[in-house]
Amino acid sequence: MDEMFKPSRRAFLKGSAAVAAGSVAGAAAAQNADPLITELQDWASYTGVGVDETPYGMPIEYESHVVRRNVEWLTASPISSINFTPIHALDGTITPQGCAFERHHSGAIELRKEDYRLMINGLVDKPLVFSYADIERFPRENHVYFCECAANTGMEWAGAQLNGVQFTHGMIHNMEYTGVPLRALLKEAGADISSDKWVYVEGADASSNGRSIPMEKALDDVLVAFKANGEALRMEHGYPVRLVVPGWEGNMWVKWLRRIEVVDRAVESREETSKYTDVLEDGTARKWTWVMDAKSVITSPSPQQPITHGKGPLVISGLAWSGHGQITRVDVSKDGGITWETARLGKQGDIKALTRFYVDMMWDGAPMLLQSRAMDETGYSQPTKEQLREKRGENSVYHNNCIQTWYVNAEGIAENVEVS
Ligand SMILES: Nc1nc2c(c(=O)[nH]1)N[C@H]1C(S)=C(S)[C@@H](COP(=O)(O)O)O[C@H]1N2
Ligand SMILES: [Mo]
Repeated sequence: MDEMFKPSRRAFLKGSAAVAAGSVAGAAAAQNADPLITELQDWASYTGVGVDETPYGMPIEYESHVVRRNVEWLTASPISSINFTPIHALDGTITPQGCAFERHHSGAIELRKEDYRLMINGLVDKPLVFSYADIERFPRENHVYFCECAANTGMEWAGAQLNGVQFTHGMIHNMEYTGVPLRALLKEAGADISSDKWVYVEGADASSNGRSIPMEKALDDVLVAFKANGEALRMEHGYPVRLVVPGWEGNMWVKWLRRIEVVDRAVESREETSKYTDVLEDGTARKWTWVMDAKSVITSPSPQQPITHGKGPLVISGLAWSGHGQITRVDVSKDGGITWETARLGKQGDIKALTRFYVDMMWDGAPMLLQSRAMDETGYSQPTKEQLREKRGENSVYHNNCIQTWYVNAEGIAENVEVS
């Protein structure tokens, strides 16, 4: 641990000037005539809120800024739109459902469990229709996974656009799902599970959001999920049942899951042809780009989360993830990618889930060009924006996993920039 981080008890008791200069902020407060320490406060003088007033707890009013936000000019209507997770204000890795980004093509629908049906048909021995209660009777599993829209960071291809990590990287959430492996339902229906087959999955909403998934993935780790973070899915995340397709683009995570058809080739739906493909320089389309490659971003400091405490101890914090498995290492640069140091991982070993990283440093007040670079278990390392543009041209929308740069000035204000 850095010398400067050790709380100095001796100096604290003496109330010497060395405390203010050398220890973390706060230790100095005791020597001041701080009314929060010396005077009796309201909250200690009167009784608080009774348990009958909070049947379901909401964040305290002082946290009311920690909410999903949308970018109005991005889409024509809020019905077919997106809002963003406030990742600048969260820590750890689990995203509370209430502020986890939403993306839908025809609005979120209200579907009662009693009215819920899931059909499996196509190349199966016996087509089946499951009720919600039927699904609950299959052996279930719990797994934490990230869900990232392939369009996350898509506005940044052309240049540094949006001044906030919520908007540049907030089309992602990370939850603990409870669900039934899709392979169990396919087996129940006697599906043809030969490796050249596909499943076509669709939702009960007007858009239906149909997608083709190769059989190998369907049999691997796909979940038919009905709980997230321990409670029922929220309406906007597909209540009562959604598909969880670990590591693969969010569009395939069909919400309000209504039908699974076993087919002998990909359906080539709108969502996998006109959308969720990228046109390359030579005019060909980069297609079937299912896996979300390794990516990371510093969430604090960042434009919405400036440094407000001045010089001294500073915690740099961020998120890293890979659709290929585990994050093995994250490096952080303070000089725009010239020199790098290895960050401390909050917890290691999670597969296809968010990993939190930290760099605990002493800030001397000098401006910084902050970057982070994720590495995953395949040995892949997150590319720079230049490297990505070289490979993908200028016409891409989806799968922008490049290294992000924040310029932090001497006042601690952070800004979205590009370095070259
Ligand atoms: N039925 C249905 N499923 C859907 C969609 C939709 O519009 N309808 N949107 C998809 C897209 S593009 C994404 S990125 C994810 C977003 O999941 P979320 O709203 O839980 O964040 O859901 C996918 N599943
Ligand atoms: Mo998406």
